[in-house]
Amino acid sequence: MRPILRLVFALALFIGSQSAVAQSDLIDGQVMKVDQSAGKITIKHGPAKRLGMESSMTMVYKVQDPAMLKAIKAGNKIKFDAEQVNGQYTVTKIENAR
Ligand SMILES: [Cu+2]
Repeated sequence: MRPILRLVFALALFIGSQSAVAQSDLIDGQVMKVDQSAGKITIKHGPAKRLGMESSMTMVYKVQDPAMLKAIKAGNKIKFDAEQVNGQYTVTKIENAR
């Protein structure tokens, strides 16, 4: 392999592994319902060990800021992060999955 090709290949591998790490930080889910005025969202999602959820479920989350729901519609596939705030599961990050 020519040195320049080897470099491009190594770079592609590096970038690929970086985005794989970033993606695994977020939980995959699907939006069932959005209630922007109440700042709540119903999400169906797979196991999220970090949140103590061992199996798939559908549940209501609060959102940190109702503005986060502007681009989020029922039926959308999403990636999100959540944490417990005052005993309530609260979405801290949400984005539409591509
Ligand atoms: Cu859950």
